[in-house]
Amino acid sequence: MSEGVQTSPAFTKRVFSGIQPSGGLTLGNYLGAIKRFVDMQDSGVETIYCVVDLHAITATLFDPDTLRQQTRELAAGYIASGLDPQKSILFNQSQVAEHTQLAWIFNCVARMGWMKRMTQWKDKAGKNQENASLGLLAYPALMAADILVYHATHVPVGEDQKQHLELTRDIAIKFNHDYGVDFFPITEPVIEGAATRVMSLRDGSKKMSKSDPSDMSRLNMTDDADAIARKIRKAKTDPEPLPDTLEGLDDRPEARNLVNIYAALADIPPEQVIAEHAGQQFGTFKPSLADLAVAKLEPISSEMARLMQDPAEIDAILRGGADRARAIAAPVLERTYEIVGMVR
Ligand code: AQP
Repeated sequence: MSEGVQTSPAFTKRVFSGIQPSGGLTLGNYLGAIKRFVDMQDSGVETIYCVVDLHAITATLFDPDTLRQQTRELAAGYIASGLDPQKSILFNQSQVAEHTQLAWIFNCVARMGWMKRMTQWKDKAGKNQENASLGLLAYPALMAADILVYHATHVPVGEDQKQHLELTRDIAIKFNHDYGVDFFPITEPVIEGAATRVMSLRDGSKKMSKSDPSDMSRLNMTDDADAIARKIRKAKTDPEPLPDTLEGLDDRPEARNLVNIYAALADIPPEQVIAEHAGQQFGTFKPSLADLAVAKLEPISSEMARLMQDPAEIDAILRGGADRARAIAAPVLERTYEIVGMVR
């Protein structure tokens, strides 16, 4: 199979990640993903960030205007959070056809059993798997293509995406092995910091999610100061004061969550939050957290609102990013087709 196929040289470090425009951005998306994307953009490595609109329709088919609005709002959220479209490549997935073209190859490399083992598939398809979309089952193969079509080596994500990243590695390994090449890199997930899994404000065992039916479970990036303060005040906690060591939070998921959110927003380790607030009741800690959240999130939400007044400018930025992305993706796809044996 591999005769005449050259192996690739060592892979240059390159960062890729994406977020679905499947609803408004949450604090979980911001702390677990966007804030870290922005931090990585000045690391001297090429950074590619995507609005994964094709993924967004795997669970729900949106009204077209709603999907367009959510796509622009997510792009505005990236930019308002500090992502610079000159430094990073910023675009929406559907404008670069190479993602879906490579995904088809990966659909043929990946095995059904791999897909059916995915926690996200089980959670989102629920009991009615026969009625879930084929796209939802194939989601991780498209995600692998998103990453590998850029030969990305590092992918910053929240904890919930770890399993999909492992599957991306499995697809790369199987492709390389089946064709006897060293063509796709074995991608490293980058899951770091205090907020890799921000939990629901109503239930410390569930992750904060844009699709949670309860709006009180999450902070939306577009919430105003009153909404932020109200949601944090009503966040579920326990009657104990904050302990004086991090271990004291071990069996207190809701308290641990608020401490982690504080740490990530303040850019300090959770140990420091505990050192500064030990012995405080939540009646005291929650207002401090609300003040911090408002101070950090309000400038972002007002900048998002400003950017959203000029959708044509957002579209132009996404088109420009797509052109740059395509320039990297097209030769990788070409080479993949050649390796697989497609006549060119
Ligand atoms: N609660 C979270 N804590 C930390 N990171 C999170 N991420 C999502 N929720 C949290 C990270 O955000 C990035 C983009 O996620 P996504 O929108 O593509 O998909 P998701 O993980 O399914 O996010 P949601 O908010 O839960 O969306 P829905 O409700 O549509 O499923 C990823 O890096 C993710 O880890």
